[in-house]
Amino acid sequence: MTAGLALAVIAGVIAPASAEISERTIRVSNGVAEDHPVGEGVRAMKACFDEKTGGKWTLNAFWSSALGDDLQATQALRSGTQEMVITSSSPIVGVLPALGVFDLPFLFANEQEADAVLDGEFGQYVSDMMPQVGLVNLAYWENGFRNLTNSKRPVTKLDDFDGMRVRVMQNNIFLDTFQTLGTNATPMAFGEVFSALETGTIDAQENPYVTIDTSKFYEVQEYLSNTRHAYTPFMVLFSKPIWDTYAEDEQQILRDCAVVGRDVQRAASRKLSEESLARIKEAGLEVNDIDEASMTQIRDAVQGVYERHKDEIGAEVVDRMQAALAEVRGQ
Ligand code: 2Q2
Repeated sequence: MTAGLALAVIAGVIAPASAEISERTIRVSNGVAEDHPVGEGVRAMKACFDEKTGGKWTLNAFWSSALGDDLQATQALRSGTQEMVITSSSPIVGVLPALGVFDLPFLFANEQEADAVLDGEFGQYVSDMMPQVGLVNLAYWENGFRNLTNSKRPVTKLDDFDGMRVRVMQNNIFLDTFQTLGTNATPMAFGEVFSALETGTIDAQENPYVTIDTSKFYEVQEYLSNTRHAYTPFMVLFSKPIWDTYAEDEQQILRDCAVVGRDVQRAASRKLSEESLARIKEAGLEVNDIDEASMTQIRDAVQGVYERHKDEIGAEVVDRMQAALAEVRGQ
């Protein structure tokens, strides 16, 4: 036996699963810019694929809605014409109404609660619903706590929302929340937000600091008010029809690498969040906190959103979320 053949045999012995890995090209799309923390997560996923497939897989990433908005991309996954999308759960509630549970205002209080619920039993319960609608959820990544920006005035109390023309995601729960706060809310795809702010079609939008920064909303906004009204997770979704053509070993690689990416992405998101806030201030935005009394008024105003959307989300889903949260909070 030649030395080369002996090596090949040894390689075969130490990596028997390699026979199950085919050459693959995976397209992943997102609405945000590449310098968003999702970019770091995708790079980590790519490195993980390289390592686990011996370079057999190519991951092609498309940024800034280059393959269409989140909902269009998700529909392409369901019909098997695109492999992967990293989307907020919010724009795809029409596909699975249960996802609306993540849109309920002031649901999570901090990142630790979000991580525990999403990576725990409740997150799995929601992931288990996805294959019925042609999707596989590989992992939950972080979008982050959402804050309001606008071009009119600092929002320091409930009344300040009055009449503000604010873009919301294409999602009934966000629409109801912002209408209840007194704004003139308009659902719009993420890719249209910058120019709508620039032309003055809308006054306001809401997103985490990292998105306000990397999508340069600071160029077209004057005020940032720390509302932290929602934490809408990212889901790393894979096409179920394409998933079914992958060998089990390959499916495991997808799951494992999405989790590797998750840990890198969340860490980047939390680190970049402060840097983004500093850049937003540097760009000249006036940033304000809202005092506790006014926050209580704002929270109380939108409390009815929970009851109004419970049936549409599914009563069991809402109850299970609340039970999961109570457990995390030690109640
Ligand atoms: O406001 C939004 O629509 C965003 O939070 C986006 O959903 C998010 O940045 C990504 O899903 C864009 O692909």
